[in-house]
Amino acid sequence: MRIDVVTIFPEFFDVLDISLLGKARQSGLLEVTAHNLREYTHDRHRTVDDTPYGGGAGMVMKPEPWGEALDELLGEATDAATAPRASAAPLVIFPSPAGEVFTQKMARELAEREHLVFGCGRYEGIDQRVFDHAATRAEVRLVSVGDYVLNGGEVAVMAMIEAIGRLIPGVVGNPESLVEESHEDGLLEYPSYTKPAEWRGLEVPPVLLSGNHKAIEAWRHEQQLERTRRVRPDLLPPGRTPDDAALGG
Ligand code: 5OB
Repeated sequence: MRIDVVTIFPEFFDVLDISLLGKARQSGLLEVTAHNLREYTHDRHRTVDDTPYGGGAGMVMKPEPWGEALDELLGEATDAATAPRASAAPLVIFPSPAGEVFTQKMARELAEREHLVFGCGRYEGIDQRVFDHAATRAEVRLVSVGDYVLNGGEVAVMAMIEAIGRLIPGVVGNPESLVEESHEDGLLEYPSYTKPAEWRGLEVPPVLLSGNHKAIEAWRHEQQLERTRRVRPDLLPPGRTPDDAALGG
């Protein structure tokens, strides 16, 4: 997979050199390039923002540098119809609190793509025409990572790259560890324990030491349901009441 990020803080993405995704980049499974938006300006101050039309607080990112950056990364017409395969056409993602919410389901979909382009906004936003114009050249999505405020899109993009990158076949060594995560089956994860069996007076639940794999599986599933019901009832399927869930049905 190829990922291009357009940002005024390309150094933010230096941390992708380390850990699991760093390995994936070294092995060629993942190619991430951070592009400095200021490289696409032409004035002495490398200006990327200006005051908003209509007034108001803060600054808005100017369209011209974005237009030049996206021209370079998307090339000419790159719509799904002209691409060799739909999955090869670039998908442009702008992190935005006004976007659709990023989920594990979306991460799985995006992991199928061959080329993602992320555009990190700062200040009060990006001139709307950047989105409108990009949408004439490629598929464009606005994506939020949750209902809270960030100073810019960089941290949101880091979260998305990690969630997507680990789903690329070969990136996570043991693919089984992918299915037992919180959210993969729509429920939160069960609690985990390792040695010693007793620590500071706290014991590991005896069922986990029983060797009874059916009983362990049932206990873990019950724990998943209990946690999900308590902390994230919104994740339970509609029409399935918390009490139904407790019955494991
Ligand atoms: N808040 N998701 C939630 C976001 C966000 C802020 C962003 C981008 C994505 O940029 C300011």
